[in-house]
Amino acid sequence: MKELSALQIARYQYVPKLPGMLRNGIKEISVKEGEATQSVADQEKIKALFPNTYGKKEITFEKGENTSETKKQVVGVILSGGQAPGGHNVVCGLYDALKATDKDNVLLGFKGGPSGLLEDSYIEMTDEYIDQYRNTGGFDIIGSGRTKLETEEQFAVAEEVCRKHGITAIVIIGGDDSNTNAAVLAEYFAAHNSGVQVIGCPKTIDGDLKNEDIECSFGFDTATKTYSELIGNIERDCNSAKKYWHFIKVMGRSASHVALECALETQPNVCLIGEEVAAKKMSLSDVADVIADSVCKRAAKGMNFGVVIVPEGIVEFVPEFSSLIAEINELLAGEKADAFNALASWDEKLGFIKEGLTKEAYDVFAILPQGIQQQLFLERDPHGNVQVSLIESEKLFSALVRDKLDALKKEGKYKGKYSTQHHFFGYEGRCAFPSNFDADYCYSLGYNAFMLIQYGYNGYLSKVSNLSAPAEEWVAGGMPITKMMNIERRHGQDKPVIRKALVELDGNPFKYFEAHREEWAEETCYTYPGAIQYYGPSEVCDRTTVTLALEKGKKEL
Ligand code: FBP
Repeated sequence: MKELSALQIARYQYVPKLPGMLRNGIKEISVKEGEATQSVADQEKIKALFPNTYGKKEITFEKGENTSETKKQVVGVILSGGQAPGGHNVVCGLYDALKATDKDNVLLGFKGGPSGLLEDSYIEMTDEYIDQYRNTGGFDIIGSGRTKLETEEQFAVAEEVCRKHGITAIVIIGGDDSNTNAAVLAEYFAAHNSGVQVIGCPKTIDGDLKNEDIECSFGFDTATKTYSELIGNIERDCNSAKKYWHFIKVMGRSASHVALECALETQPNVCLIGEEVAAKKMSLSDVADVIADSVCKRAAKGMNFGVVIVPEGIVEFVPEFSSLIAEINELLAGEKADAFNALASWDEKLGFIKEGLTKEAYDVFAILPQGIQQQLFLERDPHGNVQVSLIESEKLFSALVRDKLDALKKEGKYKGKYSTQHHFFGYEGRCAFPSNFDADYCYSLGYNAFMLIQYGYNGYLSKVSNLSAPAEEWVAGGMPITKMMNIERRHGQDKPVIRKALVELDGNPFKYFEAHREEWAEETCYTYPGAIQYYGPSEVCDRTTVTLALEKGKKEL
């Protein structure tokens, strides 16, 4: 029998907080249409690509008479991409609004991500089933997957599955790519008069689905709080034992929002920000210098310990490293990989590599520790490309720093001790019990998604804003996904996409970090956020991220 933890039992009883305008019951939710919208850029091109869904109005819900059409709703829901805390509550909010509207409405959960829709693999949600997942982490309620719904053939299959079950709407819970595809699917359904609406919900722990309409993606709050708890614990250990430099990599496939938020929470000695590295065109050696500088300054004060946060996507922001990767991909393209693999020893392989790379690329390759050099040639994706996400960048930078320190020691400029520990925090945070913020936000997103369906909207993202205020003051509504789109070059083609939000170097979160980091690099200024609190005073339990507080002017610069 499955044993439940005391917290799990307690969390089942938690009642997520809805925005004030959704609190009076389904019969008291009216809709207010705002201005017609335009895409953020490339208006003519986006309009031509989305003739049926472009330019729709923004939506806000209000307290007032519910005037939506009465019809039986059969809704399909899909979880897409990496897990993010709160996903279950999106499904619960959707289910509760759907059943409160009409108990004969049906919610189908497609299993294993978007492929569940294509394969017609689903479960029908019931009270008994859904109640096991309220306010819990994970995506195991239906599972998730990374299949992309993007081709006409897939859309035709999806349409057929919808017709078979009488589905009136699909809710896609995903990141920027999944919501881009939700917009394309919505357009397809509209163009084919299939009578199926599509609504998206903004998910990703990476925090890079954010724009003037979406204040943050769900899961970012809980994941960063979980990593920050662990980093704070390491900082305390570090400051107790005073003998290690800890290099901690945190998830975030490309943007550095997670690393930055963890730094704002814990005040480590160094935090690398990929976007800054790219803007300043820093080399690997420049980045290592930043860390070595902190090590030396602290050693001079007798502190041979410290904490460095490294974002997962850092190496792709180092221009010379990206060029090296591009050359390696080229070097091993097609049959050339077989010739390389046939070489017996690493020395022979090194000869092949030296001959095949330009001098600039080889110089970069040559400074990498051998373990990382070999990783670049061993870990390939199905297309034969280097899997950058698997590179152990925390080990790469700690080794580069060691080389720097050895050189400085020889010159008599550094006399400290340098012992290192390495960590990678990623999966530890993606399925944590959602913080109260994520539990409330996600439930509201799901509830709200159903209201958009009920009022007949298609191609919208469920939007809940004013998130730095108490939930009572949150604003529920919807935004046409096309409003968030522009044209970008992807795989050699112009594509309509939602722009990925990178860390803005003139934004308040980075500015705050920049203003304090010199002091953090030299002194011990660690802060220990501790574990996420679910019960207790609101200022402890409902706290948002520092990033959101700074962005919304709730924390002084
Ligand atoms: P999404 O963009 O799908 O939300 O996933 C983000 C993420 O958690 C990244 O932080 C990480 O790089 C990646 O997923 C890991 O993916 P996988 O689960 O396939 O190992």
